[in-house]
Amino acid sequence: MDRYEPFEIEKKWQEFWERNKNYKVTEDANKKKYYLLEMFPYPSGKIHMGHVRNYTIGDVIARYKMMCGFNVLHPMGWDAFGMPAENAAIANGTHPAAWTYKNIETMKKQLIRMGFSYDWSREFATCDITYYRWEQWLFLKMLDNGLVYRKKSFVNWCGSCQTVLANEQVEAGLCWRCKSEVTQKELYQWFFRITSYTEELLEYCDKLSGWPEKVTTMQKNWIGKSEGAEIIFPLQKGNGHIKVFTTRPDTIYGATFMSLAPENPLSVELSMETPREKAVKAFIEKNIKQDKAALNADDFEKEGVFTGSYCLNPLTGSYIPIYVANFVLMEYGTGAVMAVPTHDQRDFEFAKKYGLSLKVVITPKDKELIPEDMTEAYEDSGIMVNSGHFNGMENEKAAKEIVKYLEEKGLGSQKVTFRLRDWGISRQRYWGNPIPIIHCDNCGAVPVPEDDLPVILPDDVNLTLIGRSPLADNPDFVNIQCPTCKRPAKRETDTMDTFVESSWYFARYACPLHNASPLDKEKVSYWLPVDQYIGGVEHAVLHLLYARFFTRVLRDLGIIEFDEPFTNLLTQGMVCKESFKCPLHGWLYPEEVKEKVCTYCGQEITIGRVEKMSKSVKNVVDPESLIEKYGADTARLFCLFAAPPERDLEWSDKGVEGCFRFLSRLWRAITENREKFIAIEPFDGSTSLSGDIKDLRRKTHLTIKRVTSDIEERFHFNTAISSIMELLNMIYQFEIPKINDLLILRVLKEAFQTILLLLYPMVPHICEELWERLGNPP
Ligand code: ANZ
Ligand code: ZN
Repeated sequence: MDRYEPFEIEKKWQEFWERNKNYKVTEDANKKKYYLLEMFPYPSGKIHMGHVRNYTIGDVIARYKMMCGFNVLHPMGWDAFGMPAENAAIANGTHPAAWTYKNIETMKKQLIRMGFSYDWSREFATCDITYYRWEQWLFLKMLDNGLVYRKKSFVNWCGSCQTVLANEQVEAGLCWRCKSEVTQKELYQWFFRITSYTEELLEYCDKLSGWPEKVTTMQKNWIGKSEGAEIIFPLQKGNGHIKVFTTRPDTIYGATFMSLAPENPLSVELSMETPREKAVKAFIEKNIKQDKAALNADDFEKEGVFTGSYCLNPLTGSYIPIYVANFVLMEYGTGAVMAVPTHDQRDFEFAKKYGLSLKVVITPKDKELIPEDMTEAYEDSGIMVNSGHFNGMENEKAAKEIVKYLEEKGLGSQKVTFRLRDWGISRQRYWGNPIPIIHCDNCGAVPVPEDDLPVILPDDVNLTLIGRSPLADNPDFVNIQCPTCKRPAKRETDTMDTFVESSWYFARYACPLHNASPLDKEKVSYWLPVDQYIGGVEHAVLHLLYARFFTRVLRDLGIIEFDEPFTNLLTQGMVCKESFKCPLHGWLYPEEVKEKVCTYCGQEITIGRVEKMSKSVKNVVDPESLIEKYGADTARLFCLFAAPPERDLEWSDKGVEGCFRFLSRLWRAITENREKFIAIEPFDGSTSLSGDIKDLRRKTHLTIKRVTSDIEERFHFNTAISSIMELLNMIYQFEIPKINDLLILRVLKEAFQTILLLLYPMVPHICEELWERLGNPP
């Protein structure tokens, strides 16, 4: 009898697919296209279980659609620029390019070993000159169209990585990569004007019916539309005024002081020539360096300082003190807040700390609020009090009335504010796409002429410099003639945020070799938008938002003709596992534990909670060892069977074992009875059946229906697999070796072949092999 040997058959079929170029596709107007894309990986060295799961899910859908007759584009490539390459290069003395391309080679082999159906002829890495040169071209087009600008601004700065971090790359005040402290630094930065598309990006969130609602909600929150009013508070001295943005104009009668952002120029100005000048300057000096991400932390200490100046509350007619406060952001609204301690918790805490006055202007319907007795701000709805002729109104109505009144008096206006800021793309790092700009003392920032593109990232750089970009230290790169006045000038040495590359790679797969422009319009219009995109929910905000922004930029440049890049989105859950800890040796890898005991010291280990696989708690399973032990089909089946795709998957050795046993059973059932089946045709429904065999056929067809709808409607591969397992169990009830009735054998063959077809997208190697062994052509 011949045993299930996954390695041989997997190798055989992978070579077969490669030889036959099974997954290479071209545009075919007679076939319906389907573009399936998984988020491309960063080439960090080896694939991890998260990749295996993500790419297995994608592969099933791709193969399923191919079987349904679609012309399926299923590409793969590499998100190859970024800091780990530089850090690894510094640590190991290799070049980032060498490190990256070597990792790509390793990981590509691993992906091939998993049997994924990629059209490898479309593979590219974002660090390939043929890719990033077109990104530079796009940068220049965006510059021409007013979508790129340069300005000096405060940025989150990681001193250890020597780079700017986006707000979301700052986690609790620490760098997301190296965990060191983040400070604020003022630098010239290049920005993409994503805010030109704010309204459209927001509006279309509601049209993305193929996206999980939690993702569109996160996008909406990130864009952060706030409706309210801008109100003018005249200064006591001089003719100036302070403008505030508020979402609660109904509370204006309770505004008993004013808070300014430390970066607001008025903060210093208003304290000048008052006894407060020194204190204000010291406070600003201290707080300007503060990390903005910390503002959201629960234990953030609210602090402020009096400027010595006052402004007029335009409705109460009283002068109120002006403070500088560390929780007011310069980049939001107007950088100034009318503070209402009775109805805003932050202002309440601030007022208590500095002994500022409280005035209640909204009360709940059933009780009176006494300022002295309040222990927290009252932020709910209620009835207006202490608010002149607005008293007695519901506060929501008063909000509208007050804005109307202020508008009549020329003291305010309705205003919508967004949280979304322009996208700062400058990074002071080497391993990224050079920004194609030349700085000239005469002419300013001059774009590199189109004919001089690409600006090639030079190879010879010293990566171990502290405090400056390696590119800035390379005179051959930096020194250049100004394209306009021909005098000596200097190249821009910042590179682009690597999120730029992932903002349009999905379109480039339609024409990876196109060399006349970034995208071949015809090919792109055949393949795009992506029908199904699959990736981790950690990219729910930035990557997806930037890709949506770039799609609009490309559309408005006339390069593409659609609005949204990804029609359907699936965000798969994490791969989780319990962790092991030895009292002496700390966290242990699963291989370092035998029967709940540490293999080094023999002490009993404690079992930690089930959490995302990560090297930090060593609860990782290396896909390679899994494949070595059981083969790729078992690894694939486990990922699909253990949980529906959008849920977290808990690793289980028993589960993997079970998947292998199922495939072995299927293998035996077919190979042991092969002689009986090989020469006969599967049943085709031409005669009527009765008894057991009728039931079996019914089950076969019910299984087809069930699996189809599980895949088609919800991607619930786990329940699809269960029903296939049931069908196999039913077949097992027939004692095949004893059966000689041709009709029964034909129905059995139909059942077997159905199982192979249904399982094929999930475990393609074993299915191809058994299909062939039953006498079918591949
Ligand atoms: C007075 C007030 C009274 C407010 C009240 C709230 C409650 P969202 O919803 O996030 O848009 N604010 C305005 N600009 C700010 C800035 N630059 N930094 C920090 N806070 C700022 O929040 C809008 C509210 O946040 C505004 O409404 C303002 O405080 C504050 F009972 O004005 B409010
Ligand atoms: Zn010049």
